[in-house]
Amino acid sequence: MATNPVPRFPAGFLWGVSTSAHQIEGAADEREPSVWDAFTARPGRVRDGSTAAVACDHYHRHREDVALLAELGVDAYRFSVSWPRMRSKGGPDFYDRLVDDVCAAGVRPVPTLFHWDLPLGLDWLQRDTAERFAEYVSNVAARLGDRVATWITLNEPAEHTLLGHALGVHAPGRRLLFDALPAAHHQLLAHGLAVRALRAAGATDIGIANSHTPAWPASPDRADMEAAGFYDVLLNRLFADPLLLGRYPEGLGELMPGDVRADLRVIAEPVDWYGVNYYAPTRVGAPQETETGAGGVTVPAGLPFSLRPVEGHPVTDFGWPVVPAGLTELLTTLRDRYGDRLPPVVITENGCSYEGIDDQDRIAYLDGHVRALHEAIAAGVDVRGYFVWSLLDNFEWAEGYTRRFGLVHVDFATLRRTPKASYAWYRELILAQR
Ligand code: IFM
Repeated sequence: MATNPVPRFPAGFLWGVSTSAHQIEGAADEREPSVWDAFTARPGRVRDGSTAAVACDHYHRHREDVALLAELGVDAYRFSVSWPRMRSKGGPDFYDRLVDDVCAAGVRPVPTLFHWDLPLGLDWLQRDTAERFAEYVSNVAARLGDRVATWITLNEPAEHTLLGHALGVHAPGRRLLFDALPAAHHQLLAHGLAVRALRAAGATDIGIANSHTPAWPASPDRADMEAAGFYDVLLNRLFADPLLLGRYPEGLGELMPGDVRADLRVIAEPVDWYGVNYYAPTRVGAPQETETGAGGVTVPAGLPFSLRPVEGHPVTDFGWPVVPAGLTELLTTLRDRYGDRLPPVVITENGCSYEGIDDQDRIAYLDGHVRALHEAIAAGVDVRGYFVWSLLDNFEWAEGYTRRFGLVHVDFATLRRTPKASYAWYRELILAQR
């Protein structure tokens, strides 16, 4: 356990914790289905054969979970609103109650409007989905906007495109490789339309949660450097460039459907802050003739890059390398790349999967990353908040219940919640920053 106190963060810095609807709510039979319900029903798609039908049963136990938030002492709670549930009887009332209870606990509610659970029947390859999303966002804002000030439009469109539409390991399970790019464009368009819908409803604090990873070349060889550069474009710039600069990285705009120039004006609607989800760097090499993988992701041969394990660092139970300095590198790179086009940054996710309730490994991971974040701030990056992923152990997508990211342990047989050592550590950290 780290003993040196974490340095002081700027006054007003927001300490938070994150979850998402599909991963914790359960009560799947009390809402319309999503693409994830259809995907997990297909044999062999989830490591332990599980589904999110019950998950943490947060839908029925949210009061207990809000009490855990209150006890933790966080300033803010990032959760997601399930689009399928908003279309179901009882769904809007549930989010009303949740937001009321979170506010009553003195915690700021920060809803994400899309965290991968697309209503079954909708499809990000269709442009129309972006317009439908904006209508849904207007409904949510009309319902919750009197108590919610801070909004997140989308969670990790890069992962949703790559894993769900290009590689087929997440819902909706498509293996389109580069033909998945329209799904990226339509999510970006959905984001821009959502920003407009939220502004029309009076919102003044809007962000997006984008995943980022430093793309480290496997070696200084030209082929590895080029491959890493390409990966950097795909993972770090494909979404950030249109959002922050109003253009696609070179060569990608031509692959997008529709009137891209007009769409880019919508996509680049200014946001109030930029959310970064960071877990680990990625080591990238020149293409190989067989599939390659690292950190739980496997990519087929035939792509212009291969994935290589990051060496010389400890790894989490998921096999992800633990590299806190990667967070400082990432944030200073974003600042250097986008300059004054980069709004204030919020770390909307950071965390790790480890077994056990006395989770000293998680404490070491979080401690290292919070210090790395402080270094980025000291280097001049304007960072305003940090959210741990996640409050609860939960349904980790294609990994089912085999990966535990929570500050709170959940026994999935009894649904009993037990705060871990990391929960007490985070509580102390927040108290010490007051
Ligand atoms: O659990 C996920 C979350 O839904 C999105 N970001 C990464 C987390 C860990 O894999």
